[in-house]
Amino acid sequence: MRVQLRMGSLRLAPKFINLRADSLAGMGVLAHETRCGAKSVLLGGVLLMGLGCVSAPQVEAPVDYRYFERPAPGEAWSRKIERWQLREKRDHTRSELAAVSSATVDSRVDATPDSPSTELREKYESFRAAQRQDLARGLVEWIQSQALDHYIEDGAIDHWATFEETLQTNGDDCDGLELLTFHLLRDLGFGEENIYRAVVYRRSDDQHHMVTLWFEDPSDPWVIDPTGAMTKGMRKMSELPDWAPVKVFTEDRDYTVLNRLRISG
Ligand SMILES: [Ca+2]
Repeated sequence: MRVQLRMGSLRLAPKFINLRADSLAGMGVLAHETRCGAKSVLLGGVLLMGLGCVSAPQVEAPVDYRYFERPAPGEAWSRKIERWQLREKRDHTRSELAAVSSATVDSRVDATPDSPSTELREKYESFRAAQRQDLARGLVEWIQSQALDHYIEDGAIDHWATFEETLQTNGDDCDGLELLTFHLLRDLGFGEENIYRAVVYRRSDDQHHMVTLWFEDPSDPWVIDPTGAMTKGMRKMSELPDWAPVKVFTEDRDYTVLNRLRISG
């Protein structure tokens, strides 16, 4: 006897997956009603592990999906999707407002200590932060290894290459290689508002250098050094007191860094 598997509304047609009923019973498959109302079969972890033991899916006909077709007028799924889109955009806007203001916008969005949503929100943000740091550390390791092969000294004139020039010439000095980390961090979703190019200066030997700064903490950014001249690993600016930031900029922003302690003193 063969049975058809369904997971929620996602049907696994018999032509793709066929399992013997006695095999399913042996692997703890339970039939139940989903919230979507479809008669379904719940696959537990045991079954998912066991799938590797059954025969390969039988594909009877090739498929050629067109993924981006316009929905038919009045399509039920589209109405459901549209309602979710409106709520998602509304909540996202409210979350952004809550992030820049302590004012409560909506009790469901405002994460008070007693809110049932606090725990998952904190887990999400903590995991995201850890993943970003791991990603950035991996990037530092990668770019510094690439610098060994692609560091090219400027001539008599200090030239700041564009990103495209750096790629076309197969390398550059620190200000060209830095563009790889500057662009890559933004491409990976670190947020343009958090990633800047920076000119840094070391007074002891009158040396200037170019690094990327990741402002995870607005007051003390991570230093992403393309060549390792300033730091081998990923460290905070405050951990490198021999160096001072001078300029912070992007393609369309330009800021001068002032030492507030020196100004107030
Ligand atoms: Ca250069």
